[in-house]
Amino acid sequence: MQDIIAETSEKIRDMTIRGAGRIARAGADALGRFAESYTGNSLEAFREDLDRAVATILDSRPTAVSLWNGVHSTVRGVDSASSVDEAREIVISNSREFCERSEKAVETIARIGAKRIEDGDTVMTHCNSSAALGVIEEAHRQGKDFRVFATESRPWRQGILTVTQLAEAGVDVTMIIDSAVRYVMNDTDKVFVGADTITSHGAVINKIGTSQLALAAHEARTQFYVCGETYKFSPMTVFGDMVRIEERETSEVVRPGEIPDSVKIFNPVFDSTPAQYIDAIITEVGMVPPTAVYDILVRQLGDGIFKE
Ligand code: RI2
Repeated sequence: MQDIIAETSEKIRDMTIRGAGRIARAGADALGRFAESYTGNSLEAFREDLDRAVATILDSRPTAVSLWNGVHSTVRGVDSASSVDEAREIVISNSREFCERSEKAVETIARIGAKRIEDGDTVMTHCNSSAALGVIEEAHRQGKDFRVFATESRPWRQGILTVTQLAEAGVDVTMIIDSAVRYVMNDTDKVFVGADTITSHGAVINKIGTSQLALAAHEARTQFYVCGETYKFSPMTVFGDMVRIEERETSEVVRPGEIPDSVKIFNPVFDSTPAQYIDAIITEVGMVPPTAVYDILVRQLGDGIFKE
């Protein structure tokens, strides 16, 4: 049983499974499978094992709150169970519900966001966001005639995934290196990016470099849209918590021996784009201004959506 958890955690850590939405669904799904295959009879032992499983999953990557929300939505209500079977059923059903809700949210965002793409547009995207790509692919499916600039997204180069996916869908796509963003922004009408975490004051934490796109878009008066499901809204930020920015291995940046040993390497994976640079956040509950995030979070907290 712990194998399911350890394996999923490792795949999230080494980025075999990546993308804020996907890791949230993978975490929820792993807990569901853990509950399904649980054979013990003690409710207390199940709760302890589940707590350990939750901790292991959450330890895999620190920044995307989608993982925290996915995991906590899945274990919600276990405390009130009166038997192991009841507790297992709660986890299995929550896990399914979260994964379905997550997939539907991405589809809804695609439909809402596609309305913002018009014939003749030039669109830019960064990294590899299923929510942002959903919007672009939906607009293409609707027959709109537009082109896309996609960044390489060093050091992991998720841009390769993006251009491959868009090219296979038949979208007119051009890959650019990250430092070409400002150069091509004057020719760009709209930017669509994803989100890993959205704070209560409307700042968006997304792949490193996103804030540079936002600044360049602001300067060029290009519209800047964030595509993010509401489980990327961070309840902790309502209570003042800061978002931890993940730093990854230096080996992702340079090959061994490429630079002198005395050179230090800093590899932050995400950055924060302040609300003032964001035209709208496209969510499954509609297109909202960044200033609306607090209200939506407070409503969700009231509904107990993020509670254990
Ligand atoms: P979706 C990714 O993080 C990127 O930062 C992307 O913009 C974000 O998750 C959202 O992706 P990473 O896992 O949920 O590549 O829209 O570090 O797929």
